[in-house]
Amino acid sequence: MNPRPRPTLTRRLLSYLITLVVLGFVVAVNRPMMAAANQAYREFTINRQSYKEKYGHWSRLHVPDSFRVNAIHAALLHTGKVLIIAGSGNNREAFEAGTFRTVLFDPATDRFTEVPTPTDVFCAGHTFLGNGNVLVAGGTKSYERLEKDITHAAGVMKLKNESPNGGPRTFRKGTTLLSADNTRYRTRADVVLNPATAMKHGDQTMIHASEVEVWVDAEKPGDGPIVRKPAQYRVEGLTGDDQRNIYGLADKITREKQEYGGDKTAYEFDPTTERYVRVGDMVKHRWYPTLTEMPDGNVLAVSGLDEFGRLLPGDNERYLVDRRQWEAAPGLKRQFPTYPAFHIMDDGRLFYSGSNSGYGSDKIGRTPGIWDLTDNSFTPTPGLRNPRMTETSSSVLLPPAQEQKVMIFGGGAVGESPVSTARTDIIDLNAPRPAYRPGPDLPKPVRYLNAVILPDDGVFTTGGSSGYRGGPYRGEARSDLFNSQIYRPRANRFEKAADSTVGRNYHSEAILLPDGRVITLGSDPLYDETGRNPGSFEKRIEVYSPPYLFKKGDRPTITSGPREVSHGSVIHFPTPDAGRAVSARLIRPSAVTHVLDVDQRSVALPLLRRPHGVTLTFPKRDGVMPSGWYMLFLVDDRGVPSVGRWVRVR
Ligand SMILES: [Cu+2]
Repeated sequence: MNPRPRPTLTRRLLSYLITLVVLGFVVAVNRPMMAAANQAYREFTINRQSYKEKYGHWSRLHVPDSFRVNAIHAALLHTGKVLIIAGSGNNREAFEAGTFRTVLFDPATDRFTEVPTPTDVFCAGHTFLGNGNVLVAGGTKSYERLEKDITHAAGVMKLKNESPNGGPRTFRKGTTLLSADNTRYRTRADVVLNPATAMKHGDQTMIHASEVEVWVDAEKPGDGPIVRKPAQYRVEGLTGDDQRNIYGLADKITREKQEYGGDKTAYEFDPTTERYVRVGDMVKHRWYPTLTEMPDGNVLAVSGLDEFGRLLPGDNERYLVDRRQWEAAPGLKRQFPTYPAFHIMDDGRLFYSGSNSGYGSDKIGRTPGIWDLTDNSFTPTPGLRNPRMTETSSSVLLPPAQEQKVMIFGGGAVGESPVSTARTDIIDLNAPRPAYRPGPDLPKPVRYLNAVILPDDGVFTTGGSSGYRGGPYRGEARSDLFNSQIYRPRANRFEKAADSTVGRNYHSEAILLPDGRVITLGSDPLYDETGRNPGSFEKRIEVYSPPYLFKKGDRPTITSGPREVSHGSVIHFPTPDAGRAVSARLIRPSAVTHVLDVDQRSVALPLLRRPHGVTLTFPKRDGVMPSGWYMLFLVDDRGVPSVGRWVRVR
């Protein structure tokens, strides 16, 4: 028998090559099939009862086309509806067309309704008032202009009047100002310049010149009209004394980027009439301000960019709820970056966690600390790791509020930095010398993480991206994160939760609903999937059902009880589930934007079991439980909460 000749090396190599090519072809052809199989397996896994019981479950909300808005702000009203505010929604065409949107979503019926939006509340500040209205203040007066689009030099001109005579003067849009060398600049808007004020100091009269600011644009394009240093300008058409008394001053006139300009309009959104009610204008124009209720029920507005896109250097103001008016708070002068995150402490001081979002000096106002509003003192709190990565971080007053612990999550370096951190730190404000201590790391470095307090004291954290606005991170074009996790304060660790299916970075929100689910909205990625084209605003809405909603057996119920409670009261709430009730939590609804949620907090109510109900003790202090509407949750021995029952704290 002749042995079969061994194939030559060349033949063998050729045969391997053919096999490889065929295999490659088979894999390529079947790729969609394999992906589909993977997807089917994933679907099977996440829909299993045991999986849901452990990790919870996400579902997509059906949003009719006409209600798909750019969710920039969201708040849960005491009617149970979610207020979703877009304003112009970071869309220049909508801004220029004057198209401003607000919609209401009712999770009980899955229905949406439109709310007329009078002005551009895009990137305003907001917070709940004691009566349940949402105070919405500031917003957008002008959109940014990028350097590449600026053909004509421009700057902020201060018109000054040194004469107390002649009454207020109106200078129409297009008024011309001339430099010493007769270069011409035109005003961008109508302005009214008041007369100077004459003040008597003893027997001397002092004249204080009045002033008003307005944008001016060079009449001619190009670099010729650029002025880089402070200079004086004369107003065309003025004669005699006017020519001497009225003039312009500008620090610079350049072709630099012009930031978004803030608005000063303010509203109370009334959840019962579902309308914006105009209230007094703010003292300052503000874009990206933080509004925070103070223990006396009035509201403090802090930071923001003014109408010319300049960071307000510490000019804060307060809203007087009874008068529906704003007044300057010169005694509380303090500079923070935009959207600083504050948490009201039990003694009424404000804890600034260091979290912020958007704009500001990289040096001033970034150190966390305790702000005492009675004397404007600020005590820095040490210990925060990665202290330069607080921008776009989030912070939460951990449940229960009485423990006075604040946790900070993730964050990025200042501005459009690609750097972010997985760090969490926790500070105990009840300690004699409060300092941040290390918390457990998040699974991945993250900015724009949304954090939501659950009735079982878990803090659900979801969304965010590692890179700036979902953009490049460590070689990947897109960096949205889909992992979610629940932080357990008692165990001081994160538990894995089901993955979301929609990326949420800048301009996104997450909110606890009265039924115990969490709704997530918005996201404003800089780029599309390829990382090459501009991104489009994420309009899909997802709802997360935590594991407690998949436990076998009925949820506890609160059958009745008063709708109003006062501080320090002890009140009986009937429930057939008293025997298994282990805790009661009063959760203040979220009002969130730019990962900032000053309102969210969960207050523990000491509980006594009675034969047909529970007796709950409400805290005495405003700083623990500021006046307003809350959801009352009864939680049973399995960690399953009731549906939240709305209660107003007076
Ligand atoms: Cu914004």
